[in-house]
Formats: sequence, C-alpha cells, structure tokens
Amino acid sequence: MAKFAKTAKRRRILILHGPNLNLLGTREPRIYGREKLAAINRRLVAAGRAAGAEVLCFQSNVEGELIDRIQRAAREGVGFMVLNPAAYTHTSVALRDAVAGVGIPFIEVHLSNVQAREPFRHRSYFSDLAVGTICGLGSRGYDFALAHALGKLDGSAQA
Ligand code: DHK
Repeated sequence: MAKFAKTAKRRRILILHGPNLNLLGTREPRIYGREKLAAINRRLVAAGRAAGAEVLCFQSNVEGELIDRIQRAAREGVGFMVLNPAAYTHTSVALRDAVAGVGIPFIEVHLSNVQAREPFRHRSYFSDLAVGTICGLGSRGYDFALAHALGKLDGSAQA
C-alpha cells in the first residue's frame, strides 16, 4: 500500500504559467492564439488523468508566488514540471534559482517562437537547465511537453 502511494505521488506533473498568460485568448491573439488558459489546462488535466497521472496547473502574475509554488512542488513530490515563465523567461534569476534549487526536471514551453521575435526575448534564464525547450507551436507545445513528461514518469521516454 505504501509502495503504491509512493508511485502515485511520483506521477504528479506541475504546469506552471507565468505573467499575463491568464489573458490567453484575448491577449495579442495573432501571437499567442485564441485558446483560453482554462481550456488548455482542462485538456492537460484530462490527458494526465487518462494516463493515470495527476496534472496540477498554476498561473501567477507574481514572481514570488511562482517561486513559492515551485518550492511547494518539491515537497509535494512533483516528478516533472512544464514551465512557461512568460516574460520572467528573460529577466528572472530568482525563478531560475528556484527551479535549480528543487532539481525537478522540466520542459520550457513558449507559445510563440521567441527566437523570431524581439532580441530581448532571445535570452532565456531557463533553457540551459531544461530537459528541452518547445517554442512556436502554440498551445500544442504544452501537449507535447506533457506527453514527454508522462513518458519519463512511466519510464518509456527516450530522453
Ligand atoms: C509568453 C510571454 O508572455 C512573453 O513574455 C515571452 C511567451 C514569450 C510565450 O511565447 O509563451 O517572451
């Protein structure tokens, strides 16, 4: 029984959305798409459930709240994170230190192709720590990241 509880806990994935992503659907839709954040989250939670995993979603516009959530993830036994730090990608040493500090593997996701945008978006404080980075694929990027995370947590992913 204890063994089962431990296994279930490890199949917990945190999806973390940074500032302004609560506005998805209405915010610059030509760049970020028309899908609302709640719809994306619902899809990810359902995909996780279908695979026997628990997907937790959190969004904040506040740097400290994102840091607190990452620290809590470590205590909760989250086994993998999918992280879109949004604008904090390009600015936040504090958020970078949080993900480095907990050591939970993560994929960095961006809806837009940040490399094809303004030069200040080309720099990421997260990419060198990430298992991988997905950008420019819109909200599908989250689905691909989650699929990889699920594979990793059940031991079937390649990398
Ligand atoms: C989202 C943001 O809010 C921007 O600040 C980033 C990222 C790009 C995205 O494409 O998801 O530069």
